Amino acid sequence: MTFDTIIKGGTIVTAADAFMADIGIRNGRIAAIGEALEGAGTVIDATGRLVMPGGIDSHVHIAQPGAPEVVMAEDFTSGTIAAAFGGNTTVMPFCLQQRGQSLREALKAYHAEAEGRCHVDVSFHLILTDPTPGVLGQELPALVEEGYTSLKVFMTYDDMVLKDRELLEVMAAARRTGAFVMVHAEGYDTIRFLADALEAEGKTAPYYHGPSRPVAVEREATHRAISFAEITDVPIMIVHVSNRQAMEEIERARRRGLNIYGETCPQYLVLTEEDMDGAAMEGAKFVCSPPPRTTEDQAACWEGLQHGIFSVFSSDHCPYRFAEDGKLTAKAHDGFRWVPNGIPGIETRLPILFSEGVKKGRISLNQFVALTATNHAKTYGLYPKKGTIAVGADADIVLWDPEMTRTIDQADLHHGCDYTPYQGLEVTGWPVMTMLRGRVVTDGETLVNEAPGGEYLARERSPLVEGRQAL
Ligand code: DUC
Ligand code: ZN
Ligand code: ZN
Repeated sequence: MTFDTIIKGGTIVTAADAFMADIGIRNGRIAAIGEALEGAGTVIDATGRLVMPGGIDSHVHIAQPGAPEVVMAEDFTSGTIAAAFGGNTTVMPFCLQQRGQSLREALKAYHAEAEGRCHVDVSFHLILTDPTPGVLGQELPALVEEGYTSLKVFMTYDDMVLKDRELLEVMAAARRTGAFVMVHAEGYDTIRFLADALEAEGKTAPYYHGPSRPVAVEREATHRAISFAEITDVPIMIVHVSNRQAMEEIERARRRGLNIYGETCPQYLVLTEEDMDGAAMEGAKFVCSPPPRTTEDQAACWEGLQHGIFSVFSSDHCPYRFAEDGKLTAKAHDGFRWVPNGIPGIETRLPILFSEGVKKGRISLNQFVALTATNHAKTYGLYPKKGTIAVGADADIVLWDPEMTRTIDQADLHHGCDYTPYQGLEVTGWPVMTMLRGRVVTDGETLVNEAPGGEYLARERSPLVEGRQAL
């Protein structure tokens, strides 16, 4: 046999092209792309399907430690199964350094969570909360060499916020080591100032999460982060951008020649601040940071996707159950500031972008692939092994039914959360088969292989850091 598997009769879509051809897979990699390939033990009929690179979700939270009374509603088993059913073949969660902890300790514990549980490939970003001279001078350079080539910093949250000086030190260390920096851009002091004022007026319902972190909070922090990146001469990714003003900061910086990149997420395309205004605690189901904004900001996020201001579209999957160990802790009833920030989305990211984007004529099929797979691989040092359909690439492939219409329903999802903020949203286009390194992981509603076949991926430095590539 020439191939282990042939995918026959589908339309292959990459970030650049769409064409009809067969794919021959051997030893987990794409060995041939051609017309009428023959000679395989297994032939998969892809007639009427789009054949695309498996989704890469470069921003997810899985089994991340947090406040003692709160449990993240996802471990690596459920998270990666949900990812596969959602058409993804690689996910990139965050390994959180808790204050006082070394990066190596954090990584040891986080690898133990993932080991033997992953149904898709995984690779970790670091979250730096305690950037001591030892962390920046010794640990980080060694870890970057070992393939931990990206890190996230926070400009807010009591247990994660970095002072401006620390942000600068981290960026300077990234410059020296070649790490790629992701920034959560919301200002700590402004949020506390506004939250205190709202609480003093008795405005404690989940809805007030939004007013405690208005657009100006995000815009100011985005501007500050960009300024620090300019001063330290590093490219950065502003993650989970929610609104026009923050997007315009990125756009302006890029026009000035700075290598500033942007990410947006499904919640900023289809949710609004009104969703946090539900009866009782219902609004807590939509509390995430930055918060969903207005329909005008949704339109701005679409423009950012269309014009390349946002190069990656990620889920920011960060699930907490609508229960006492999640969104509804005793403290959460006292006020919005205690509601854990984050919503699930690992399984619904691709259908939402396809349906709202491709089907509604806002983005092309090629942009869809770039935004959901190729640009993630390019940004985070996985390309061309991941993120495209090409000879030599891993056979990470999703077969997509572009005509299937479904209503998103919690009962059909596989994630560990007990609700979806997208309940009832009708989408057209759905992943019908996900294949990881040539092995079928999901086929329709079936998890084909119960044995987890995902691997940990050490990554190259981002080519964006080395100025080898622009997005
Ligand atoms: N930032 C994230 O990236 N995810 C969830 C919560 C947050 O603040
Ligand atoms: Zn964040
Ligand atoms: Zn996140």
